[in-house]
Amino acid sequence: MRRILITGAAGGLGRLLRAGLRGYAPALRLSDIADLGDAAPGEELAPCDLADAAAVDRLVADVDYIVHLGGVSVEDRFENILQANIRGTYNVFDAARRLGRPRILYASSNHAIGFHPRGARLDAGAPLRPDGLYGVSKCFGEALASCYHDKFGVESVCVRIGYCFPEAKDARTLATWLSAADFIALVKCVAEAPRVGHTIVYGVSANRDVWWSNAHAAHLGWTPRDSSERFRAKIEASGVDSDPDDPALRYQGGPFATAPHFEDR
Ligand code: NAI
Ligand code: 15L
Repeated sequence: MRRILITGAAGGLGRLLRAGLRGYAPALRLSDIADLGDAAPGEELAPCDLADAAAVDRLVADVDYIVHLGGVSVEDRFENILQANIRGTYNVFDAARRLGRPRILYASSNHAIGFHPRGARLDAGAPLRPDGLYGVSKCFGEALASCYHDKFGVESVCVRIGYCFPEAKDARTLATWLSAADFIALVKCVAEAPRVGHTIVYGVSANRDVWWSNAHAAHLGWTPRDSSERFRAKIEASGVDSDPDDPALRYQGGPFATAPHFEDR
């Protein structure tokens, strides 16, 4: 693997990967609409708005693997989601189709299935139940990945990321937490697996109360090692989640599921 492209490289997960993949491939092409700082050895900085198809073509040219993180990462105005997540993700996949079919890791989200109740146990076959327009945009990305594999042979892994931040903060994120180390390991497994076809995998660590099964994704060779248990005592002592009538506690997507339409807030 000669060159890896990371979109959204200035964001939280992008910065994790920028450090975590240093030296992993001869060239790391880093792209974002936000400032990327200075290039370290082996890095190529490629500022780009993902909604600009011609610019995305230049980004994707000569890459062997795309980690597509860029876009709006929470609920937002539809116009913003449309440009960054829907048009932007289309531009990335279509450039890949035309320019050598590099493998793509697509950062999907638990909000593609956020309206499932917390009691449900899901695998890749679970029906999509997006909990807002952000979640709908992730369903679009997953559908595009499926179509571009079946129709054009572009291989991809859609990672329904749970909560990849330094610490879990409540019962929901105790179940959905993904450590930085497990995420970086997953990105490498997706690069190295002999074939991935079109795979959906839940991006979650080996937590005690996991809601999701990755039994169908064993071919990726990914075994998460970390657990959110280290955060439990502090969270339980904090009194968070103490209102049993809070409707957000019913859904896997938590407050994303119960929030009003973004433009009515
Ligand atoms: P983030 O918001 O920190 O980073 C996203 C990056 O995308 C930002 O640097 C932003 O400038 C860039 N971006 C936005 N619109 C763009 C555009 N039109 N053109 C180019 N770049 C653009 O988000 P984070 O946490 O790093 O997440 C990365 C990806 O993973 C996102 O797609 C998010 O939806 C997904 N994800 C993250 C989770 C997490 O726990 N961090 C959970 C579930 C999904
Ligand atoms: C996501 O999809 C977001 O990108 C991230 O910022 C968190 O809000 C996470 O979901 C979550 O479920 O809390």
